[in-house]
Amino acid sequence: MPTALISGITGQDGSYLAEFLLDKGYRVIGIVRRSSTTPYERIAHLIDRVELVSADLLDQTSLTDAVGLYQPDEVYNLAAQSFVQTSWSQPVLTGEFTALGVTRMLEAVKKAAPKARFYQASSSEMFGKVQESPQRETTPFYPRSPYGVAKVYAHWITVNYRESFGLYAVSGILFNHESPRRGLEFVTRKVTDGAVRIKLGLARELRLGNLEARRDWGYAGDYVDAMWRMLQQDTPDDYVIGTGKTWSVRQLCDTAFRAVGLDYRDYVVQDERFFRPAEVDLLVADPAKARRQLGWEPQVGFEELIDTMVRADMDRHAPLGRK
Ligand code: NDP
Ligand code: GDR
Repeated sequence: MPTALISGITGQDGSYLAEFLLDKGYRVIGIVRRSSTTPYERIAHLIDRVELVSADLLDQTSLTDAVGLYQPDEVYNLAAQSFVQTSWSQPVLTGEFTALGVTRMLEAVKKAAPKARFYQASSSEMFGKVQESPQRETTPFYPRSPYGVAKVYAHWITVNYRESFGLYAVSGILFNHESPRRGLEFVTRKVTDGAVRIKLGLARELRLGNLEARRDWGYAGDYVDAMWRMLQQDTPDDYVIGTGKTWSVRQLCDTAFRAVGLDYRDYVVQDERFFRPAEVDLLVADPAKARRQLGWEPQVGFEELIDTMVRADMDRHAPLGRK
């Protein structure tokens, strides 16, 4: 039975990856950071099937000990400060978690389990002010936020440990992926949750930022499969993962509000507070290499994804509202 160690297991992707690996027969160990509460909402249904170990991206000893104790075959580094907007108000902390935290994880692997295969959760935010469209593995980076800058560092330190120390380390450059487990601050979930709350009489309006920003949105369940595939190759390499299609935030609003029988133009208000100091206007993936070498294809399209999220938010809120 292979062993996988996942940092960020309590996050959206960590929960889907844990499910995916358990189904494949893995022993799954999740890194959790110490907290006065237990933020295990997303893995509550798995809690008897996974093992949890306390460690923190800020603390080298805890990471090295966790890797040393469990001797994983595969390490998935998904933990990060992952919200782009927060990276402007907490730029140093974002760098500590999202950039230097990766070096700490790589050091832990190098010292305690150098044969383990290592996955780094890289991001399309590294492309930022895009230098070509669609974006592929060779597209130059031009990050537009402290988060994006931290992810560029994380990408290159992963490549560097592969080339310097012979680690099996890969960087998966993933475009936005969403699900009913997406955090409420990210725009897809904010919109599906907002549309449902308005429909049920629990809110009157939804305040958003830039409606013209475009993203390549896929389903998180499909993307964790790509992460696993990257670690099953003969040689480590980096891959872009996305759908190749792009939608605006305005189209997202239209789709989600239509799903509850409303017109978004009656409820969505643009609010300066949600605009960003620098924006990424158009991200769209060229996932040809992943298709060719990993045999990976996204299974869930945008409209189905948003529909599923709306239905899940409806189930969650329905007991509180009026139909
Ligand atoms: P989430 O924000 O849902 O999850 C982040 C996870 O990181 C949580 O489990 C969180 O723990 C953990 N974490 C944060 N700080 C620390 C720390 N100091 N020590 C230990 N654990 C910590 O993110 P996603 O699941 O959406 O994303 C997973 C990864 O993929 C992230 O690195 C993100 O940047 C990257 N990514 C995500 C994309 C997406 O569209 N979802 C696209 C491209 C990249 P806690 O529960 O305690 O807060
Ligand atoms: P992103 O996701 O920054 O792409 O990062 P987010 O959903 O936060 O924003 C997408 C786009 O929507 C616009 N937008 C708003 N965004 C939020 N959050 N709230 C609003 O009210 C709002 N109004 C408009 C934003 O300006 C932006 O253009 C996500 C994260 O998961 C990262 O960790 C990951 O690396 C990237 O995706 C790929």
